Amino acid sequence: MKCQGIIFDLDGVICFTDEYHYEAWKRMADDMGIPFDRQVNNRLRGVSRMDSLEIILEKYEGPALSQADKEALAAKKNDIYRESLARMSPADLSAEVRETLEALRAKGLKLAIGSSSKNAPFILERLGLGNFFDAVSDGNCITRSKPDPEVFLKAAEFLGLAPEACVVVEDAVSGAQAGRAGGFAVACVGDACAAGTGDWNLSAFSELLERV
Ligand code: B16
Ligand code: MG
Repeated sequence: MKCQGIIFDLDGVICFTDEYHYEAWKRMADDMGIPFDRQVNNRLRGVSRMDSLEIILEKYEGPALSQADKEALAAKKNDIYRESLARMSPADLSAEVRETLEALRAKGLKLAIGSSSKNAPFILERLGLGNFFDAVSDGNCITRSKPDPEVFLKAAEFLGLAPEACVVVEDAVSGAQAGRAGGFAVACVGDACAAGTGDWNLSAFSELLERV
């Protein structure tokens, strides 16, 4: 089926907030005396906030934590993370991404976001993309995290397109798996490329223009 829509993951595809996630989780983990490094941080790519916390807590050795304790820890991390997001601006959107998005739209394609992040609307606003996409499916719309395909299926539904008519662009292995599980063609960038989970790897974001 001809490609009629593209669903973009946000963190790691449109923008790069990895370092902000790392710094915020690191501060929370240090306060709790939990070992946390970039290797663990890499496992959090595309994973929801509460599932990310569970991964970090694998190395926690203190007294048992209640659900309320865990929610407080996740909220603390999110407050620190949002301080960094608040300092973002349209200058954090690369010219390559901006120009490619505009060229894809000029080709008549529908464009959506499919992100695990509950902060997606805030990030898009900071980047100057608050009203750009035809649909935004994010962590606020779903009950199951990637690699479940829910977030991408919702995005396709919002666009009024079948999964077979859409390409998903992802940087996380869990996200590429989610795309495949939903019946989408998947283009990988960054980390996801090495795993070979997608249908093809992009060496540059602008290469999308040659593929769709
Ligand atoms: P939040 P994506 C994901 O975004 C991030 O990759 C992941 O590291 C983060 O834990 C998740 O969003 C939830 O983010 O705490 O802002 O709701 O890559 O799916 O756009
Ligand atoms: Mg991502």
